[in-house]
Amino acid sequence: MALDLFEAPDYFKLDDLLTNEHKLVRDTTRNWVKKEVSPIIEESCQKAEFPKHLISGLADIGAFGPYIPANYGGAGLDQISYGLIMQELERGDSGIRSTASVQSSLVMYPIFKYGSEDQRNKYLPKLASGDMVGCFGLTEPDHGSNPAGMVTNFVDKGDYFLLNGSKLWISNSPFADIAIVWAKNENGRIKGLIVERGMEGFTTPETHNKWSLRASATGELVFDNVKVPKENLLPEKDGLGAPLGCLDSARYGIAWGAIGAAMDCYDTALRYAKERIQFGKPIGSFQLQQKKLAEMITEITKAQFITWRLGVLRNENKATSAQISMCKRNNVEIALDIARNARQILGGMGITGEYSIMRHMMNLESVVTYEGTHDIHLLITGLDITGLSAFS
Ligand code: TGC
Ligand code: FAD
Repeated sequence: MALDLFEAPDYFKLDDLLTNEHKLVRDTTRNWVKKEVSPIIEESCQKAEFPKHLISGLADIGAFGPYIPANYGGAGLDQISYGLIMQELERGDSGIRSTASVQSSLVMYPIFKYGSEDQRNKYLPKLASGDMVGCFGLTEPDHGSNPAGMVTNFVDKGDYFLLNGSKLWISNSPFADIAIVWAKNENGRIKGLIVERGMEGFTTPETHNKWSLRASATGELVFDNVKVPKENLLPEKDGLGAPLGCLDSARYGIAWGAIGAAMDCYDTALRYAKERIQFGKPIGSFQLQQKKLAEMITEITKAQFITWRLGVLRNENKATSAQISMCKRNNVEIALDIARNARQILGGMGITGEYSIMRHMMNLESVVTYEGTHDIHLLITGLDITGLSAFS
C-alpha cells in the first residue's frame, strides 16, 4: 500500500466534544495503526492471513476490553473511548477491528457480565493481555439471522456437560484458545459455555476462499461429544437475551468502526481528486466528483454525531438496543456507499492494492452481514417504531 497519509475529517468539530482522555486514546490507536497496520495489511490480505503478531500490540494499546475494569486487566475506559479505538482500528482494516471487537465485546463482556468471579479471574486478565484469544459461537449452518432456532445442545451428565453441534462463520476460531458457545440445554434454554481448545471432540476447521475480511481468520466450531466441565457454564444469564446483550456491545463498536473505514476512503479519494489531472485540470474540479465528495463528508459527519450521541447514552446506561441497531446499520451502509464512490474517483487505480479503498469495500460486505444483516436491523427499527414484530 502507498504511504499512509491519512488525515481524519472533522467537518463539524466533533473534537470539541471529546475529552483529553478520548483524544489521547484515539491518537494512540491512530499512531499505532499507521506504524503497525498500514505497512503490512495489504500483504496480509493478499495472502489471506491474519497478522497474529499484532495481538500483543493490540493488547498494549488497550484494545482488548477497553471498558472492562482495571482489576480484571481491562483499560477501565468509557464507551466513547472504546468506540474511538474501534474507529481507528477499522480505519486500518475491518479484520483488525473484528479481532478486537470479538475479544472485547463477545468474549470478555459475557465473562464479565454473566460469568462467576472465578471465571472472571481465570480468563479476563489473560484475554486483556492477549495471552489468550477467544471467539464467539452463535451462528449455525441452518440458523444465522434466527439464532433462536439453534440446534447445538448439551446434556447434563452429572460430572460434566456433553456438548454436540456446530457453529459456522466464527471470527478467530482457527486459532482461538477459548470459545464462548451458545447452546440449548435439555429444556431448550440457551446458555453460554466456555469451551477450551484441546477438549476432546472439539475442532475448529478454517473457512477458505473469502473475498472479504481476508486479514481475519474465520472458521467453524465443531462439537462431537465434548465433555465440558460444569464450572465452564456462564451462570448469571440465560435465554437468547444473553448473546444478544453481547451483540449490543459489539454492534456499538462496529458503528464507530464503519466510520473509520468511511473516513479512510473519503480522505484517500479527496487527496487523489486534488492531484489527478485529466483534461488539463484536477479531477476534483469537476462538478460530478465534487458531488461525490460533498455527499461523503455529509454522511460521515451525520454518522459521527449520531454515534457520539449513542456513546453518551451508553455512558449513561440509557441507550436502547434499537438505537444501537440503527447506528450499526446506518454507518455500515454509508461506509459501503462511500467506499464504492471513492473507488470510482480513483478510476482504475481504485481497484489496486496501492490504495486501501477496494480492501475496505470488500471488508464492508462482511460487516453489513455480520452482527445482524442490514435487513434484520431495518426490521428491528420497524418493530421498535410500530410495536409489530416481522419475525413472529
Ligand atoms: P426476541 O423474541 O426479539 O428476543 C429474545 C429475547 O432477547 C431479548 N433481546 C435482547 N436482549 C439484549 N439485547 C438485544 N439486542 C436484544 N434483542 C432482543 C428480548 O427481550 C427477549 O428476551 P426475553 O427475556 O423476553 O426472552 O428474539 P427473536 O428470536 O424474535 O429474534 C430477534 C432478532 C431477529 C432481532 C435476533 O435474533 C437477531 O438480532 N438476529 C440477528 C443475529 C445476529 O446478529 N447474529 C450475529 C452473530 S455474532 C457475529 O456476527 C459476530 S461477527 C464478529 C466480528 O468479526 O466482528
Ligand atoms: P441468513 O440468515 O440465511 O440470511 C440470508 C438473507 O436473508 C440475508 O440477506 C438476510 O437479511 C435475509 N433474511 C433473513 N431473515 C429475514 C427476514 N426475517 N426478513 C427479511 N430478510 C431476511 N457469527 C458468529 O456467531 N460469530 C462470529 O464470530 C461471526 N463472524 C462472522 C464473520 C464473517 C466474515 C461473516 C461473513 C459472518 C460471521 N458470523 C459470525 C455470522 C453472521 O452473523 C451471519 O452471517 C449473519 O447473522 C447472517 O446469517 P446467515 O449468513 O446465515 O444469513
